[in-house]
Amino acid sequence: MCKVTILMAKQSSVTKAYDLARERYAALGVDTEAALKAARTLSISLHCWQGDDVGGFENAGQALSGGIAVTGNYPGKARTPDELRADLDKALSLIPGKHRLNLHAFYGEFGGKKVERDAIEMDHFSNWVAWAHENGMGLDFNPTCFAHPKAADGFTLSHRDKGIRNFWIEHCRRSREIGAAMGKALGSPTVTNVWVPDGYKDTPADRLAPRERLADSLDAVFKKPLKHNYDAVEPKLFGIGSESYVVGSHEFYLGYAISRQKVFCLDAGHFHPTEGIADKISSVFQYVPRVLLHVSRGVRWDSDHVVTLTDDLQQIAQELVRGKYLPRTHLGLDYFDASINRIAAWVIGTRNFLKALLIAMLEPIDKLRSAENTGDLTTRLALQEEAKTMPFGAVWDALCERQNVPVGEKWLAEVKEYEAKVLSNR
Ligand code: RNT
Ligand code: ZN
Repeated sequence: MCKVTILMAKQSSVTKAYDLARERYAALGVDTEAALKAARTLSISLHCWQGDDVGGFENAGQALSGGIAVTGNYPGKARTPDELRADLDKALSLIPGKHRLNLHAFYGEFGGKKVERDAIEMDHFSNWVAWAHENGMGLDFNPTCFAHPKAADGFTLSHRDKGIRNFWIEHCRRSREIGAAMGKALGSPTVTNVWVPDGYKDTPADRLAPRERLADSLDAVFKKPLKHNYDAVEPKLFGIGSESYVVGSHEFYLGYAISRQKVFCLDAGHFHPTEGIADKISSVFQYVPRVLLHVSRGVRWDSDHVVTLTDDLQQIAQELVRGKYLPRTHLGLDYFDASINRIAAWVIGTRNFLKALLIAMLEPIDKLRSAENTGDLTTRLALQEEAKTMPFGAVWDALCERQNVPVGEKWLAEVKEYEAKVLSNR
């Protein structure tokens, strides 16, 4: 065998396919190595709540509320913080790159004691911080303003009762202090995202007063300047039981985030069913400093399905890459599916989001822009369509191989093995 053949024989099929893909992309003026380098730095905040159907660890037996719902009863869900961390370790080992964990306040470890939401402290999260530190990960955080008797009538920060408002203000205030302490401990700022379910099932008589109260409550929550923490606010169109009116609507929070220069959260499931968030990104970035994304997939409603490689997802990724917004964007996921293996749900959604971002990095953007700028819209359309069948899969496989995570569907065997060995004993 000549030397070249020997070398070829040693190459994996992933490398061979990648080399061919690299040539195809180079002909379009796209540098696959530069895309791979950029993709390695992507960090996605995995939402802890996919692991246990948004249950939390208060052990108070409080059902999920707030207009969000999890369906399915796949066996093996995490019942304790240790189980949830073990499941996350498994998921993270199957995803290329270094990522973050997004925690909700009711995932604190309260040692079997009843700790009210307005009494949570950093200590309740020290195991999470230690785990994140060991893994070299950052943490993000959320006050939990649902699944609680004081949220039972559907109102929290905008409640007409001052005592209830103050309870939730204190909970949110403590949450961002905890976020700041986590950010400091881990050397990476925490995004603390405030979402409240407040709203009415049926037509309100007064749309204004709750919004005035919400703005006042938020100002009280955010009063103290904090380092190591970014405050984010998340709007929504409707929830189950708040179909007619949501206090924290899109316009409400967009105005709030602009006027207070807060991080604006765009959740892909929080708009009309045919309305995507991709087109909103370059608009809101004109006026807000940073954006938090809750990448989700609504099917007919804000159903929080596992993120798949849809056109919607690719458009979001394209906007982030084209606009060079990644340094100002916090990438997060938000879905909960209890009808399939929950670890697989994390792996599928996170890998898809990364894949979409890598595909966006492989776009022949210079050629597309120049066609657009010279008025050659025929070329723009032709290239956009040809780009859809370029061999990005080979580049994605190379990313996985180089990062030592399973290529293609090989990760599934590991999840199945974990299911047989660990999940089936729960
Ligand atoms: C609800 C919001 C919110 C929640 C999480 C659990 O519609 O999307 O982000 O999903 O806080
Ligand atoms: Zn969300």
